[in-house]
Amino acid sequence: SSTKFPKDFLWGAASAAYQIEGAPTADGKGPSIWDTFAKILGKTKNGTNGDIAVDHYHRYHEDVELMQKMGLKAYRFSIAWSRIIPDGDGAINQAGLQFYVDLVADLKAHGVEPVVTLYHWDLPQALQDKYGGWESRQVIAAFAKYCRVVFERLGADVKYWVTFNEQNVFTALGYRWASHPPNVKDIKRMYAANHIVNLANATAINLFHKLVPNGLIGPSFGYGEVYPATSDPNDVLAAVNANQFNNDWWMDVYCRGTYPVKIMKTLQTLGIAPEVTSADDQLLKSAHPDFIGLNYYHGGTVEAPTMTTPAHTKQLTNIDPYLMAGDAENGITPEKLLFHSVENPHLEKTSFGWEIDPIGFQVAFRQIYEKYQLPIFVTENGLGAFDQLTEKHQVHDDYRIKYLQQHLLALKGALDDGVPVIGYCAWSFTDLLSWLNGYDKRYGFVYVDRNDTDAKSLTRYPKDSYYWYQKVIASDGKT
Ligand code: BGP
Repeated sequence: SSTKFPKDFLWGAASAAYQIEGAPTADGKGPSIWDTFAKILGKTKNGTNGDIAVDHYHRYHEDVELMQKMGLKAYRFSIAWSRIIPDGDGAINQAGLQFYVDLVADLKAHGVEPVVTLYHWDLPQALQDKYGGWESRQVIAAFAKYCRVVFERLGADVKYWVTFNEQNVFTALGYRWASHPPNVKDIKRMYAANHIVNLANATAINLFHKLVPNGLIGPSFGYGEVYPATSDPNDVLAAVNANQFNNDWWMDVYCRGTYPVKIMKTLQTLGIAPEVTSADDQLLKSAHPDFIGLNYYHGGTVEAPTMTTPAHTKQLTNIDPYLMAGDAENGITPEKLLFHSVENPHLEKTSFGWEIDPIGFQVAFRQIYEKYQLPIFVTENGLGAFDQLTEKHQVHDDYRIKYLQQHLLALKGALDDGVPVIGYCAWSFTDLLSWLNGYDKRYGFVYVDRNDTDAKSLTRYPKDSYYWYQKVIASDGKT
């Protein structure tokens, strides 16, 4: 495009602790529920785990130098809670804290704005064992304790903070589909745990505003607009249901402190609604995020629900747990009462079956901003693919460039529409561990070679997309 982005736009890239750091026991780190799930239970693809990942814990300086060379303006990473408080709510581990202090200092020395996620899915295992994890209100106090430690230590140097990464995803996969830790398959427990995470989110935001008055904080939500399959009003109503079920169920709580009534009623009918006390209600209403973190990959398409249209009761098989789950459970599920997920014939898919929908990105900006009147920070967006390293150590990832370009154009469209968008963090900076797909599904601007002769060298090679993004940044968004 020939139009430009604002001068202070935060051109970024993102990561998460478990997916890049490795060093699972270094400097006193305690185990997290992901260490258990991936390593002890072996529940990921081909038994891959984050023990080495891309060894960012030891190579962060090299990675930060690559960021500087690229001209990156912002880098989003997460803190591993069990490095800071190894048993979740006991003694503070200064050595673990120091790693992030050093990383933040290095980023700032290289002109990169740190964006810190407090929780990207790696709950200290001790909290799972002692209290039952997010199903227990005791974990709210533990989270607040951990947040206080990092706010006090890093609050002066870090302006942008994310509370929870994709609460919708980790609660669904962890408590409903048993494809993430803690490996539970119980929808009622999912809604209960999710409510407790909401309380932890509100608690952290209120604490932050007390301790870091000049900083900005918000949740990062995995948002996807849901379309009606046709103009049949039954399908349109189903899409309204699906948007409230998939998006507003979280976004309304974050931004207004209330759950959408129709969805609450549906869950109550099924006996799976969370219990919300009046103190909970007050807490949720008292917390106000400063921005919404938007993680955008794809939305969905629906038609009228199966319970009213028996012709549509076909079961979806081989569901990618990241795709909308649909009718995978027996018995009555909320989905069966509200909508039925279908394929969208207008959209192409990635090689991993995720729909590619840049217009849906623009729709998301418009919907979120007009509903909640908060600035939006894109905290994830990117393309997972099988990349090939050539003999000359290049990666010609033109498909990724195309994907990012289309999404940046949609973002620019939203800016032109008047939506305040603070920045864009592509997922991801280096290649990293995909939670369930192992190391073959790559997202990075920087290729990490896991097959080099010395298997431990994990050499970094900038891909074509790295040089492309470098130009985008240098020209303020001329893509
Ligand atoms: C998001 C997560 C990221 C990242 C991304 C890609 O849901 O926040 O951590 O993993 O999805 O997902 P995947 O690795 O499954 O392709």
